[in-house]
Amino acid sequence: MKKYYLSLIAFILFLTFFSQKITAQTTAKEAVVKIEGEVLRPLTIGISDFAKMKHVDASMKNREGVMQKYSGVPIFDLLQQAGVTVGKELKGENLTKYMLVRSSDGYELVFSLAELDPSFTNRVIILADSKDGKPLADGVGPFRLVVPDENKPARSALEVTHLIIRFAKD
Ligand SMILES: Nc1nc2c(c(=O)[nH]1)N[C@H]1C(S)=C(S)[C@@H](COP(=O)(O)O)O[C@H]1N2
Ligand SMILES: [Mo]
Repeated sequence: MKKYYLSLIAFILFLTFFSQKITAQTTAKEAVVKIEGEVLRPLTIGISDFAKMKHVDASMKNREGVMQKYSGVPIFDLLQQAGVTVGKELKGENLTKYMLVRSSDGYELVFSLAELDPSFTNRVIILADSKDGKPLADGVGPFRLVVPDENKPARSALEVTHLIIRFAKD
């Protein structure tokens, strides 16, 4: 009988421990970036899925004028995945579409779609998730826009949470 109670207690302890572990796993919030608006497939990408996507390097000068090298996913690839009008479709009224970048501190800025499309430009703007092989620091990441060949880094949004596609046309 004693043995029975002991194994019952052990079983209850086991259940308590693992159910807590499972709850912790499902409630721990992973940082995400959302792509929405004028898109066929709105996306919510978590940092671990983002890390698995094809990465490229991109460099830009910081506020002090020192070149910094980041790694991330081209914005164009993200737009393609979300089903944004790109390439041959980027003509006529679609040329009035823009991407609004929103950050967790409320900072916002825009790029026209043509600024992001390889059929218009060779400049590759990325959403970076690492620098020097390390995840971006708190207050910078987990996602930062890296904009090469700009005279100041004001459009290089820190802590990006949303890429929103909109129509400027009335
Ligand atoms: N979210 C967010 N991103 C931001 C800003 C900001 O206030 N909030 N400031 C911008 C400005 S004005 C500059 S100069 C650069 C500074 O980037 P650095 O620290 O790498 O030089 O961040 C840009 N990105
Ligand atoms: Mo700035």
